[in-house]
Amino acid sequence: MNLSILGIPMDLGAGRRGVDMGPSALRNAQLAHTLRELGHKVNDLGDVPVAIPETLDKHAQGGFVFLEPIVQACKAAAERVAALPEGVFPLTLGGDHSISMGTVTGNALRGNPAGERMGLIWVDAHTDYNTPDSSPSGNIHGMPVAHLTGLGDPRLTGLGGGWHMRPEDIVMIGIRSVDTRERDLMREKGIKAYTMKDVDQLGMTRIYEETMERLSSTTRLHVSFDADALDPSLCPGVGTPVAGGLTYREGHLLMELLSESGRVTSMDIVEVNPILDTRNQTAEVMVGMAASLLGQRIM
Ligand code: DIR
Ligand code: MN
Ligand code: MN
Ligand code: MN
Repeated sequence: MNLSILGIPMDLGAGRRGVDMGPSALRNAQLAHTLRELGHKVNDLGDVPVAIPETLDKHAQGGFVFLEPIVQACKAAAERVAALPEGVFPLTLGGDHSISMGTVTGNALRGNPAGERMGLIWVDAHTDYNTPDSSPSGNIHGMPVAHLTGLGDPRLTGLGGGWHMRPEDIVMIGIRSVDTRERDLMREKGIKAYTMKDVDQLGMTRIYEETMERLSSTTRLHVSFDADALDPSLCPGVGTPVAGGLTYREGHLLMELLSESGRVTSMDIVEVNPILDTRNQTAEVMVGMAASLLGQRIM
């Protein structure tokens, strides 16, 4: 397969500094080499330009933190991804999870004039379904999925020029931290979330099978993998760790099954924070997850 790596070194949407170094940490953890060993042709496109927070006035535009520069970075990411030739698999590296408003939009619209439906598998401790109104923190990385479905600030909901994700085409896995009003919005929209209780009770294989069934009328799948979905003992380098996350094997099993499905056409790796990490362990674990999604087999 032809893989294109694109970094979005942005921490403007997170509450803590450092995920802007995520793309660098992932490259350092042998991302391209690992994927080439699997037989892929890997093309690293470098990074999209992102504003440096120290050069900006936090509240310059529109009341909430760094809105305008986040819109700009998401636009740049969406355009780069949408312009890739059909058949190329984009692997986009965050950055905080607000980059996915750009990457998901770009992937959904890429070579897709007919508006065929893309499924979104959101692997995360959080549902990221706040709006500027509902958010207790004001951090935009807690808001990308709401905006992708058309809820929130028009500058962010407008990234797809009127296109939005259908709520029924979204499945979340690994969930264990949801704000009160965020939960109400999720219920209202009918977005499916597999919590850690579901992972414990049903097991990852059943969750995978139900997810494929649910997304059966979509023609392609995007996986957006937040490193904080995995347990903090495995991935300490994240800004908002929550205890009781996915194990190493649960993460790999999900990626292995998705790989076998042959239906995944793009992936994000987000929220890797090297400042908070232990010797780049989190980046290394996430490179392993990407490798499993892209065909690495034990035997
Ligand atoms: C929280 C935390 N729900 C918020 N969200 C995080 O700030 O909206 N998302 N950490 O990744
Ligand atoms: Mn997230
Ligand atoms: Mn998260
Ligand atoms: Mn986040």
